[in-house]
Amino acid sequence: IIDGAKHSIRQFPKGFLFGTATASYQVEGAWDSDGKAENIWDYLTHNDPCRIKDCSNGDIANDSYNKYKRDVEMMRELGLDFYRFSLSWSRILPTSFPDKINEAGVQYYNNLIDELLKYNIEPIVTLYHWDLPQKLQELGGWTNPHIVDWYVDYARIIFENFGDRVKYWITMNEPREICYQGYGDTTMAPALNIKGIGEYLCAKNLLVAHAKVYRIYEEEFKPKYGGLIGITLSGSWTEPESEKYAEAADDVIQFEIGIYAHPIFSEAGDFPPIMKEKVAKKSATQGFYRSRLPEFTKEEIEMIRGSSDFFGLNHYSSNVAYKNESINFFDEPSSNDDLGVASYKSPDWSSSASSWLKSVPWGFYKLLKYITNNYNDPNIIITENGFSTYGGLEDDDRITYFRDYLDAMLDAIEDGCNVTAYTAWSLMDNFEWMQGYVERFGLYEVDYSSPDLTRTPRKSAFVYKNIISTRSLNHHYEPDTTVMSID
Ligand code: GBH
Repeated sequence: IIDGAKHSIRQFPKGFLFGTATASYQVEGAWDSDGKAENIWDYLTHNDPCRIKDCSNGDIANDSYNKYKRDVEMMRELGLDFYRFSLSWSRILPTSFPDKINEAGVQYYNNLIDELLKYNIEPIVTLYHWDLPQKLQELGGWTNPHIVDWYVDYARIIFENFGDRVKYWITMNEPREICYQGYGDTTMAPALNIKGIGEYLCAKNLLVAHAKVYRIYEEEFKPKYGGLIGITLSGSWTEPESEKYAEAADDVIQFEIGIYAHPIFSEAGDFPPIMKEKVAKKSATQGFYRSRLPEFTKEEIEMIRGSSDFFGLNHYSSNVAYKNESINFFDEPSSNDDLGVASYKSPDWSSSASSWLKSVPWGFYKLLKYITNNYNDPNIIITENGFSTYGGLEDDDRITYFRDYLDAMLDAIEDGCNVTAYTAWSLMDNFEWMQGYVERFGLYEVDYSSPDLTRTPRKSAFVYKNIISTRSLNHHYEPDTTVMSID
């Protein structure tokens, strides 16, 4: 089907929506303007600059705090249905708490939202995309159960200020990256590296916080405003190298996706049974008095179950599971050791600028089928999908990636998956976390050496624009890249 489809033009379903995404710390800059307080990425990049590949930071980034009108102009050029962006907690609440609301911060987001609505671009707003106020980190961040209250207070202020105009909410972006990379590793702030413990405490508190915010929106704001609220999970597909590793591959999916998807989207709720079993067993042999995976109360399980109006999915790539044993080099507890499966990326898959990102469109198809079959056929919104290069306007590899992934998504839709929207990561190049400005994901290139951070459409921007305006996928369309305009 896939090869045959490449020769024809495929239509997207009626009502299917297209957008792009960014995140506050990655684009806003203005890190200490108008009363904004420090967050964990400000802290990390300022205190240990060369933890970032090019020793850069998000102090200025794309200066979207001041250039948001140009950003919206680009969205109009592309003809987007929606724009997904995130709010900076420490810009809105400089003390982290509701005792002091920073009016300038609220004003910035009001301006952005109003500018979007003026041009019929639907805002999809993420409450939390990784930039925790530094003060809350010093209080333990996502390992402190009190963060549930702090996050709920913050969310309430957000709904009160923006709920009249924002109809799509995402509570969290990628819990897996927050907890596993930030608390169980050093690859994301706060880089705590407390493996096998910190990452699980984080997961539990984060799920409870998410669910509580969902319930508050459901009870207090939905009746008034009628919006939708859900969560975005990251998910790679894991393919077994052979039938022998089918169970191992499924265990990987349970540890990476199930850890968050099972509590929210399954019939039964709670962490996946296999995960509870594996962590408890390891913990016991290691001499712990209880499982390192914390338990939910019955009330928490019920509150979390069903706490998302859609399944937000960030998907980029796949892995192959090939070993049914632990690869624990450090002889210490870790979630990788608890899982006890090793995987790799096939050398046959075509590469991007990011080591973890290879093009595997059939993995996208399989993951969509998996989510549909295992999590109650949810409404799936692709909240991120994209490809990195080292820059340059002629980005044919990115175009190929987008087309192949959209093709796979259309196959999944034809085969019964309820996918209703697609978001390209990203509108423009931005601060790519530990990779600084080295790895570029933008449809628009940002010239970081120009004083006004000039944004220029790449070839992929023209192709995406054509996909949106024709509502169809044509692998052979060659854009005229001389002039970008608003239709
Ligand atoms: C997203 O994270 C973020 O939401 C966004 O802010 C970021 O800019 C964008 O992606 C691009 O990186 O295959 O086992 O090696 C994606 C985070 C990081 C998740 C790499 C998968 C690879 C795990 N991804 N990770 S593996």
